[in-house]
Amino acid sequence: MTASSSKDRLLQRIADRSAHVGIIGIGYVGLPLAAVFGAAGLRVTGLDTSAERVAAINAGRSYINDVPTDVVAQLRADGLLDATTDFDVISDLDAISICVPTPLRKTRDPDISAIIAVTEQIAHRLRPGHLIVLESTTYPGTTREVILPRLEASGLTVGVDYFLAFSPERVDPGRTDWTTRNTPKIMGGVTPACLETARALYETAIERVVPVSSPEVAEMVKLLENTFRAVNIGLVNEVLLMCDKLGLDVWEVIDAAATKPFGFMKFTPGPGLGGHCIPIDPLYLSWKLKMLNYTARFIDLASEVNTEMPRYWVQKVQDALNDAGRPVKGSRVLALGVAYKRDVDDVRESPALDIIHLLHEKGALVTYHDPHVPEVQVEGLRLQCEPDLDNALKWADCVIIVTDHSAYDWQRVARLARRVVDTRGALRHLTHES
Ligand code: SAJ
Repeated sequence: MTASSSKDRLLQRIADRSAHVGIIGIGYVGLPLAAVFGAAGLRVTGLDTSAERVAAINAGRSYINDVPTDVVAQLRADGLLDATTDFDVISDLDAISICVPTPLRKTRDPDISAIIAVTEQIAHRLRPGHLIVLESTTYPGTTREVILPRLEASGLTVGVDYFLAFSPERVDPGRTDWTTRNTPKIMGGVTPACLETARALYETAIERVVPVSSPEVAEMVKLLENTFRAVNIGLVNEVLLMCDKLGLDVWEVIDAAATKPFGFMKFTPGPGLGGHCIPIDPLYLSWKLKMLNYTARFIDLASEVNTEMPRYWVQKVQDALNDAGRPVKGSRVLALGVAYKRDVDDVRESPALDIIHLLHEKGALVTYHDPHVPEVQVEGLRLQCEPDLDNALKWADCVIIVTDHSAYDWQRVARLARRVVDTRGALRHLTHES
């Protein structure tokens, strides 16, 4: 089959919307992506190892807050969306977007085992005309060094028979102003034909596709974006430590600096760095550079500062109790908010878990309240959310505000709590009669 026929056939199927798209990993990235391809009139099949997720999709039900159930139900009714755990469906697909998790191992090294497993599933079903786009955040070189050789082993040729690209996800869970559809999408192809086909597919569903010269550039763009956040959060956490030494209110300093209309971007100090992206993605970059005998000093330093913050805040609880003549041991401490950031229900890498663990280690009687998190596992501890917030506030010898959910009435918290350690500056706007 000549190069033009594979590419042209695929471009034609994209143009007339007869292309059948597969999304491997229908989570907080994959399901919104499936929804926008479906909205563009393309038939989409979600592939996942989770039978529950597959069943939910096939029942017309969403499990991702950013995708309303009526959107899934309508796509099902229109015959544009289905899901399966059976990877044999790959043979019927024209394009496949890979949206699987890329966590860290216990050794804090990258774990791309999910990418490799999926690539193996694709490799022995690869056929002429296939387009594969990796979206999972990973270190520069993964697409070309890990995926490409496994696909080439089929005997097919990239850019001639099949097409391969990298396009980083930019999903910010819970955000409604910037969505999968209107957030510019970076696209780097292994060959020009790979870029051309991947761009044609994504432009059916996404307002702006930004082509770059290679998958490595695209992989690095994503890591720059999230390293930028991790380093600036580390900086502002260190500014908090400096203001503590200087006897200054760090929140007043930052709020005032943020009045500068140019040349400054506001980040706020906090309990540490949570979520499954920002604490992890920069370590993918520093690991890759370590393989090249280079030390990514800013990443390592930011990681050091950010991971130290839970211990700093536990010391503040100890100081607050000490001022009241109470040892931590046996004192009652309420953690307010345990999700990794405001108004989400995700506790992955949440610094709240470290804070609870450290307090428990010091013998405190620790409990928590979070309107979005009914229960949480902290090491060997399984904790249930306090059912009555007022009682919990009055019960505690010290309240530590860890996640400043919008649902909280901070005036009430300040009134009912005996003493508060505020890791988010949540109380800084309260009027003084509180
Ligand atoms: N945090 C601070 N201070 C800040 C900002 C964040 O302490 O000024 C903390 C948060 O509390 C949280 C952690 O850092 O624990 C990460 O917060 P985040 O909002 O940066 O991270 P995510 O993982 O919710 O989402 C980010 C996206 N965030 C934004 O763009 C605002 C975006 O970078 C990516 O789309 C996403 O990670 C991803 O998938 O990489």
